[in-house]
Amino acid sequence: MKPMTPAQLAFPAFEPGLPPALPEGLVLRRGFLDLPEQKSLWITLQEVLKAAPGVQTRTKGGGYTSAAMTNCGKVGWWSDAKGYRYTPTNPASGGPWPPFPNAFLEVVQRVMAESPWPGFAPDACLINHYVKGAKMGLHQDKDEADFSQPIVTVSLGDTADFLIGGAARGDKAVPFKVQSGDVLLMGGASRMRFHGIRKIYPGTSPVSDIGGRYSLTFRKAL
Ligand SMILES: O=C(O)CCC(=O)C(=O)O
Repeated sequence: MKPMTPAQLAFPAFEPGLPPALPEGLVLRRGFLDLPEQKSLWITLQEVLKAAPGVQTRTKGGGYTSAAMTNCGKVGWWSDAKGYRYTPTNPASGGPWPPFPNAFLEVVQRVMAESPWPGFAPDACLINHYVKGAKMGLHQDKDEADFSQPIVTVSLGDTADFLIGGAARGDKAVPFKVQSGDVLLMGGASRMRFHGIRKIYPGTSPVSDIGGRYSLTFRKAL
């Protein structure tokens, strides 16, 4: 993968409250899912959560993740004292991860058809659940086999501040809001940017019975 140039890493002036001009490779499809589509996806997501409830997993440092995590697809991302990896079974239950619901694949296919990565074929979906006070520290997604493939994230529920940084952990990171129904594509020159979730805004979900925020992060892991 080509290193990012200083111009790609720089952000234009950022005005609080307004989304920054996003760097190359980062695509935000604001409001990609309308309210009925969000409600319908939430019903599907609850089926997945019934089959594989979210858990706060152990981190390498000995703590627990702030967000509760689960997966669906061929493999799922997992973290414990041994480190970070994709697993074919759910370590919490010993059984396989639930398969991708068709409704998940349909959203991914629809958004990717109009993207620079029309052939994107995910085999994993890490589902993060954030309640009040939960966050995710700056990190890179680097356990996947092929970094030419993007990470595609659907947001459902409460609004959150997404942080996007540069190629090094210490690079300046800027926040922008992700809302229920938004889809964020992180690929190309932005695929390896550090990123995270600074905070969520409890009570802002347009779907009243979603508690907190869910992110459905689709990956080509294998
Ligand atoms: O919740 C989000 O939107 C970000 C999730 C994320 O960065 C990850 O799962 O690696």
